[in-house]
Amino acid sequence: MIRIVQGDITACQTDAIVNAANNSLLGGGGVDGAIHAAAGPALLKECRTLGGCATGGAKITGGYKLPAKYVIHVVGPVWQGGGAGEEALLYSCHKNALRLAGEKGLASIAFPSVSTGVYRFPLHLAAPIALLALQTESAQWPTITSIAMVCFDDATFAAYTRALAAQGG
Ligand code: AR6
Repeated sequence: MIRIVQGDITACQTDAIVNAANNSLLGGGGVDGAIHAAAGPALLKECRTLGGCATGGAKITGGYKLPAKYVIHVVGPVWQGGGAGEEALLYSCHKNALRLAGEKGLASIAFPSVSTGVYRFPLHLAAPIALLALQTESAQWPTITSIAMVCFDDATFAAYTRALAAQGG
């Protein structure tokens, strides 16, 4: 049910795509910038009504001009060396994103590699945590039948492919 693919998440025709946002939910660089650019200004307008989001949390909006119907905005932890609860917060992001998708009865969802860009979470540590969360937590949400991990670059694709194989596929 979990597929690792390489590409641009803004092109995904899934019910929801996940955004790696910051606490303000008001946009930024990386995948957040790409999602806002592709969705158009109505996405930012809806985000302004949400009052931000805690680290480890998730909030859902429409997808506007994106092919995806919804955007689920999560806030991953900034890597601070591993002693500040980063692993649990990264797990929590994925768990909460699946919960929002499951509560809406969605079938397909695509995730980027949360926290491993600007937030500097080491890729070899983030990939197994993200995949474990997706495998474990999706079991609670029977409508979710398709989960894609959309990797932008070769190193990210390799890390998630390796981690999925290590977890038994
Ligand atoms: N599709 C899929 N993945 C992408 C795309 C895309 N179009 N563009 C970038 N990535 P980052 P973070 C990958 O930095 O570390 C923002 O400014 C990228 O190569 O986007 O959680 C927010 O506003 C990397 O593998 O997110 C926050 O302030 C992954 O997405 C902050 O960055 C995550 O990198 C969040 O930092």
